[in-house]
Amino acid sequence: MRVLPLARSSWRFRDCSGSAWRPAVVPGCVHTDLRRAGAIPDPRRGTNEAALQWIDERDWEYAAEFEVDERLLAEEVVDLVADGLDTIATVRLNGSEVARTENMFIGHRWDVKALLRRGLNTLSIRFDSATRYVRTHRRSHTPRDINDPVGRCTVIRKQQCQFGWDWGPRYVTAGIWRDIRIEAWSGNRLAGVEVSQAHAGDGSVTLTLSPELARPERRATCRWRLRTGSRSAQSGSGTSIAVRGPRLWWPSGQGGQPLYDLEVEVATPQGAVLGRWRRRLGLRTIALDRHKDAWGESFQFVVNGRAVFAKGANWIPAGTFVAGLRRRDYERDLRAAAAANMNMVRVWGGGIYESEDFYDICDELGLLVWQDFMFACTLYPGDAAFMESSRAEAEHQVRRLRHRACLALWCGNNEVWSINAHELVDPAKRALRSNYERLFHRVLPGVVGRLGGAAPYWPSSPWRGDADVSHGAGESRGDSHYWDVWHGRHAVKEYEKWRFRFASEFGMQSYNSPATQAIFSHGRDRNILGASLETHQKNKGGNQVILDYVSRRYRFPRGQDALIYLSQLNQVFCVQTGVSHYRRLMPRCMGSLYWQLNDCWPVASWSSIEFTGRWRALHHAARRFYAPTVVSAHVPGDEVFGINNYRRSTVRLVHIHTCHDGPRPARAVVRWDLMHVDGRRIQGGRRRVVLRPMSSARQRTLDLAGPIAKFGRERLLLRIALDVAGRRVSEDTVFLTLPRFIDFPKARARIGLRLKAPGLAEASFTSPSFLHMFEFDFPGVRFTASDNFFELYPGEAKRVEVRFPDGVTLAALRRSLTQRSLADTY
Ligand code: BMA
Repeated sequence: MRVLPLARSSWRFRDCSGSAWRPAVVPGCVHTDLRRAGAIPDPRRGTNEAALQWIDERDWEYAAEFEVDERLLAEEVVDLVADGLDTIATVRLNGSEVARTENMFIGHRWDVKALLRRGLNTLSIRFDSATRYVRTHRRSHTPRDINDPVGRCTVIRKQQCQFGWDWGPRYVTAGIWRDIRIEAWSGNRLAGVEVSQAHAGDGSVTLTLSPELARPERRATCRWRLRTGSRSAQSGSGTSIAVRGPRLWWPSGQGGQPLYDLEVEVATPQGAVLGRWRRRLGLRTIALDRHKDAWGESFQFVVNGRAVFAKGANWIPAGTFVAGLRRRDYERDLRAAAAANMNMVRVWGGGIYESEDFYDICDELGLLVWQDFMFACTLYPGDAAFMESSRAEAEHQVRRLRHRACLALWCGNNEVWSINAHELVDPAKRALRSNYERLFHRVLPGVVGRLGGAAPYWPSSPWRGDADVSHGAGESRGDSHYWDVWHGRHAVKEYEKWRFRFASEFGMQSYNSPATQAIFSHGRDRNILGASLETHQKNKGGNQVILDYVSRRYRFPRGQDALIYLSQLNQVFCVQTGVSHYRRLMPRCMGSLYWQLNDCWPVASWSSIEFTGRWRALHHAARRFYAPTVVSAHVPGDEVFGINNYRRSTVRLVHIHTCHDGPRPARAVVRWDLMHVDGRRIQGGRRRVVLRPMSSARQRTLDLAGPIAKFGRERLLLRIALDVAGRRVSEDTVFLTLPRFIDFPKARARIGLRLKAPGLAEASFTSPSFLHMFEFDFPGVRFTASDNFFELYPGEAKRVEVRFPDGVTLAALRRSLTQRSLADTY
């Protein structure tokens, strides 16, 4: 096959209503091209979003010239291949129409030989306004909109969150968003290979190759080569491979991620090569295990026969403009996920099927992928063309991703069932339900079943296998989204009310650090309630919700920076309460994916990583609460405000739990120390324990009624800790009242900074008294740290590694260093 890349041709674009041609980048989109041309201001800055909405009302044309030679034309078939067109496109070659497209998520292949000529050819692609399409198509489909402020984004197969979401701006893009090329071939073409794995009881693994050819060919033969790392290659012919000394791929934390390079060459009996197919594979089995048990029906991922507690977060697109995102754009946040001890990310259904880079990195890091199909929240149309387009989309994506080691699940949609259940079960609206069921219970699972490889299918998230959307149902089966905390403004304590089988969404917003806010706002503009920052808060009333939760827990802050810091502490408190509860519930609950890992632009959001890559306090905390072996406290009592605001507390017992999801048992020591806020140790204890693999256990219950009566709950801190082989693997501080009622001592930490290697320093922190959620920063320096937002206990040194960019000196670091803890916020 001959390949002529077209992305690197010199592309130009114009507004069809009459602007001049400007240079364009492919893959790319109109917004980034306009920005590059200096024709629009920075779409991320201030309130610019409102002024840039005209872009999606226009039609845009992209064009490029390319040379075709004799040899290419000598092939029998010459295909134009477009991996992704966004979205309502008319493709023309040398003035003649090739095709029209309406689905951003489908790859296209058109035989254009008849339209090509030797020498110079012109390819032009016109993108009609997607917002006009939405207004003029499927007009009888008028669902209740959840996230699209204008409405009806579900009538088009296009990245749904581009139309606006509760963490993302409305930028409805157009463009050639994935690779485009010419492929010329004769006789036949290898389209792909389906590889199935058979794992036998004795540990042997056999791969079966099923080549898929563009034309029927019964006598094609396969030659293959299989390699892993430096180990010697194995090669042979035929469609069956008995893997020599197979090494299994495991999710992060459970074992290694050996990846095999498989190369398959398919040829005719006469020896004419029809194509080569190269992919990286991981050898593993994966199942979604749903067996009847004491609580109802399990919902757990079983990898290589081992049930794995899924620890992770939800993934949204890595940028508002997804065209042209590169490996490094994904690597930053996925590495951060693995560094925070996650083993799963959920590619949420309002974004995109991610690029190969994304799944490459997940394969390498051992991050399982829960893959939604791209349908979210609002009801979808049910006409034949829509179904057909959705089927073609699913076939394209399933074929593309089915060989991935990381791929754990195909999920039909995000929340379409749960949000619309009342309508879907309404007998007067039968058609809605039958449309829904056709797509999510027949078309999509049909494709996965037919083409899918190993990964199972689940119709929606959340879903319980039947119509029931109550929390109670989630306690017995399926997966659950829990938004009573945040959207429902319920008490944080209510996380502990529900014993879900799998928590696939829950979360709390916080504000961006001032450093991230600075990339889109400045000076007087940078006020969380001003127009600029309100543009970067997409949840209606979101600021009020943050202020509400912050004010429940912390004292009135002295300024905006203190409020930002408190919002991040509150986010840690909420998400940690949820995650720790779900981990303690293991094996009843077998997964915790918080909302959300990343951001697509700088915004107040539920993410633990800011758009700039800076870790919010939550991401540092995630590294601790997702550690393989943790100690956590369950405090059954509560503090409530009654008539006339009198406060009553029933907090007295503290249950100390351990959770261990390592594959081997561990000997550990659980420790607890009750401290006075002034630093005195009042009482304490320790206990040797053996942690079984995949276990959660209550190790000890403390009754603190005595010390509470003697010292007052406002003056007590309970430090809990877990040591394995003499090393501290987990610790936390338990308060017996709200932090705003505790008189934390104010102190400055002594900080030492020592250069360990170029760009790497060790910082050590010591404080004379307890500092809660101690944060250090080097404003103006882009640094990363092995830890931050941690507890500093009196007189104990804490050491942290700090990486900083070239050209920054230790002296400059020292000069810029700042510190704070909770007591500094008021
Ligand atoms: C969830 C998601 C998103 C949304 C988030 C925060 O339910 O599925 O639709 O962004 O909540 O509201």
